[in-house]
Amino acid sequence: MITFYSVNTANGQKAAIALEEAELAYEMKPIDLKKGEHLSAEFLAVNPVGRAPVIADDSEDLVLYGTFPIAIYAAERSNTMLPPSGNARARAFERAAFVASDVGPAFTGQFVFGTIFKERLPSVIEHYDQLVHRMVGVMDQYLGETEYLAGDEYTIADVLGYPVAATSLARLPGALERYGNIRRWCDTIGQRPAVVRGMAACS
Ligand SMILES: N[C@@H](CCC(=O)N[C@@H](CS)C(=O)NCC(=O)O)C(=O)O
Repeated sequence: MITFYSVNTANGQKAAIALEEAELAYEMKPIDLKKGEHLSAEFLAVNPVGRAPVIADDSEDLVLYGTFPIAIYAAERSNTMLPPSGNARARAFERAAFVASDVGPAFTGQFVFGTIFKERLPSVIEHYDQLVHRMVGVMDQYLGETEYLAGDEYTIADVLGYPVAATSLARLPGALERYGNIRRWCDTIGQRPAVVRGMAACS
């Protein structure tokens, strides 16, 4: 059985969708960031980084932190969400990494400096606003070229990308209207039963 240390954020949703797509049974242990549970001794013993999502798979004696590794693990356990080999597999990793390390952190910076920090730093806020739109613009461009983020097949890149669009991007007024290809893609994959379940699990 997998224990899923979840968070009610886009990152939690990404991991939940991956587990749902793979049809892996899991038990949720929600981590409440507002109560500081991610920094408790109990959770730090599981993940010294003090961040979620994390999965602990008893049957494999394995603990994994982070959306990207969890998505790969779920894909490989289920033979879904990843092309078996070659350039298509490399492309899926490239696009998943783009979402995980370029698009996601741009939104994190925008949220931290635009919403969480009490100090207003206009040049930093502007930097992150521009970065978000630059990164999202590339996502939109990719989705104008192919049906899914990494080509013609649904992959872990879509699993990681969907909550970014449906949760983080949707917070920005008018954004989904501005990026028509992302909207088309959201409308399609947002109806997948595993996506619906994964989003609901971490909302
Ligand atoms: N690289 C990680 C980032 C995970 C992350 O930022 N988790 C946030 C919640 S969405 C967290 O636990 N934040 C607590 C903190 O930074 O103290 C991933 O892709 O999963």
